Amino acid sequence: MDLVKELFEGSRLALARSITAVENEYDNAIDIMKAIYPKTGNARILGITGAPGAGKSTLTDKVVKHYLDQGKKIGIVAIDPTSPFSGGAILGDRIRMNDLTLNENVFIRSMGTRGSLGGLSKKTADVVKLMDAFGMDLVIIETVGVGQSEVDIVKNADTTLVVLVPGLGDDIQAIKAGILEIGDVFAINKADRDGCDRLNVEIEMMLDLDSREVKWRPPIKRTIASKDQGVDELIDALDEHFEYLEDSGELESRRAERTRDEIIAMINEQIGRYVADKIVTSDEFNSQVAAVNERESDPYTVVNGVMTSVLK
Ligand SMILES: Nc1nc2c(ncn2[C@@H]2O[C@H](COP(=O)(O)OP(=O)(O)OP(=O)(O)O)[C@@H](O)[C@H]2O)c(=O)[nH]1
Ligand SMILES: [Mg+2]
Repeated sequence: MDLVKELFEGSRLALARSITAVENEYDNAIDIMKAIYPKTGNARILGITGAPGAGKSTLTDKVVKHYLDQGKKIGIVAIDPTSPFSGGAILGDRIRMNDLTLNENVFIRSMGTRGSLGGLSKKTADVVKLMDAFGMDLVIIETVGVGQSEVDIVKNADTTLVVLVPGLGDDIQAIKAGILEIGDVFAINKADRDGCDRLNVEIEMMLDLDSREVKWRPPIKRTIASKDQGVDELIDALDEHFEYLEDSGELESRRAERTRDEIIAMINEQIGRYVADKIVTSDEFNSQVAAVNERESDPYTVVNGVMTSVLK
């Protein structure tokens, strides 16, 4: 495939077009993913999540500049729930990385969640793989919010940074809602505001409640992203977590589990599609439903019959 060949040769245009193909499920999307797959698995993947306006993008900007100074190539996937648009000024503005959009070692892509919430986690994973195969050393996924779909998205990351802000009150709610389990490192950003100590204590208490046998205690770092304060310490914590993952063998096991989950999700999706396209639209199925309604048959018998025909 020419497109993939160009992508391997470092063409940013080819990368952009491949992402578009995957995002829109063009006919060539699967062939692209197949062709790039052998070259994936090299990038380190960092997820950044937290409440709207917490300072995720400001932090991302600082983190990226730090790694650029080390000569790294970086991909950024910004999940933007409010906008179906990609690229251009809106993007640069929104993610506060205007000067980064021009850097040849950075590739930024925004993905809108509108209209595609269900498959977004899978699509994000595919876009990350494209950037990985392109040769990025680090791929950052920035996602807003703390719901299940965000949790699913950041599960694509090796290390997850959760950004919290003092004085919001609902932070701890967010933690309870599942963020705790995905946070490998916590940042208390906007540390120039009141309430840092209290938030710190609350996070520590939540971590104490974690009954799982954990070898990594997530560190809590205070940052003022807008003034570039505390960011170096935060980056150290992120690096330490990645080293921990590598040294403990957890990186390998997490990735193996992710591969397995991805394959299972793809099988489920294919079966779901087959059922939706071929089974539920058939006259036979409709008459079976009618028969159940009339109590001439029962759902268990129908499901059994469908499963038999699907698996045939
Ligand atoms: N006072 C203060 N303001 C900050 C700090 N970090 C970021 N900000 C400001 O907070 C606002 C939101 O920052 P963003 O980086 O866009 O936050 P975000 O979490 O990416 O926002 P969304 O992507 O819209 O959810 C901006 O006006 C930043 O300048 C900080 O440490 N202290
Ligand atoms: Mg942002």
